[in-house]
Amino acid sequence: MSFSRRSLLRMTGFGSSLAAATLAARGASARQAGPYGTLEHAGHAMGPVGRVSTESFDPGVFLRTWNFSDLPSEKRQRYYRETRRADGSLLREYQLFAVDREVEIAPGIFFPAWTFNGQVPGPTLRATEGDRVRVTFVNQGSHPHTIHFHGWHPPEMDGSLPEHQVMPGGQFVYEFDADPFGLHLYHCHAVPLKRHIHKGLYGAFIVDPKTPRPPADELVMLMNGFDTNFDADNEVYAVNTVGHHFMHDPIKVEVGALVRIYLINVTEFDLVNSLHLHGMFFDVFRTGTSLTSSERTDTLMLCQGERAVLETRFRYPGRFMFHAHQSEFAELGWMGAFEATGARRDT
Ligand SMILES: [Cu+2]
Repeated sequence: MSFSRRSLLRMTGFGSSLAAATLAARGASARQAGPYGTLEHAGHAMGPVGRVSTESFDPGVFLRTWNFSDLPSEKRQRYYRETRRADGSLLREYQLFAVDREVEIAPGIFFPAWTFNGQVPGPTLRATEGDRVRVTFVNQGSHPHTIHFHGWHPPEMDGSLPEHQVMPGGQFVYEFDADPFGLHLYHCHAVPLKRHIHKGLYGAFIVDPKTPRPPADELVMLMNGFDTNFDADNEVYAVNTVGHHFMHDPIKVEVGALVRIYLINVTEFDLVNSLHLHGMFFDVFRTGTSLTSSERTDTLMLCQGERAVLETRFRYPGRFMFHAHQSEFAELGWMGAFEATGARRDT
């Protein structure tokens, strides 16, 4: 099934006469007296009709999951193990596999993805600075793939050169120390690179400082896009893959509590992506490599591969939108909401 950007825009109801007619039928139209008489204009629907199944992947669960923490302990041990080392740091061992899989990115729209462990984005890996990370990668996909980690490591662990490609059926063990602390990224680095990344082979790699950041409600958000008709242009944009998911299912937060967002841009085909949060400001820690904020803003732009840690506290209860400040991305799915509860705090 192929969709153009225009047909997706129509589906999502922006400028849609169908959506307008539906709302008018529900009595949502408004009469306005203007210089040319009385005009009738219905409110527009926001987002597509219907919901994406969260059975195999739930963007809301992904948001607060790292090191397979969403799995029951027995199942988790298949993919993640940690062992204390003599110096007090941890050896963290991961099992990652590449597999071809269709993922639903908007109601009824399935994208033929290449995935790490069957999901897009891949599982979030999280270590503390100085830990040893060992990733056993098995390629069960139909194309050569690699895992290229951002961070300090020797060249043979880089997963980027032609000789680093892991052929279908093959495997490779990546091993390096988690360094430096910050918000990093991992992705396939086989060629053609933009195809391999865009197909879904990417994930977050968080390295915590030895003295941890203050406790917070932590959220992992990867800004991504999907080219459903292979014209090197995205038809669906999202945070964590499913367009408009957090409009239907707002992220629950507490008024006054510290909220920390690990924000990564892995959007292919567009030069930049951005996050804009309504009604408030956040502190920015670019790449998360410093504990001193460089900026307080309500809109942050990131190039592909760039990341930032954002911190804020909600002052008011209620619903706050967040979305790309490129309006087109927002309308094509990259739009969501927070739902804050608790008593209002004016500072
Ligand atoms: Cu690949």
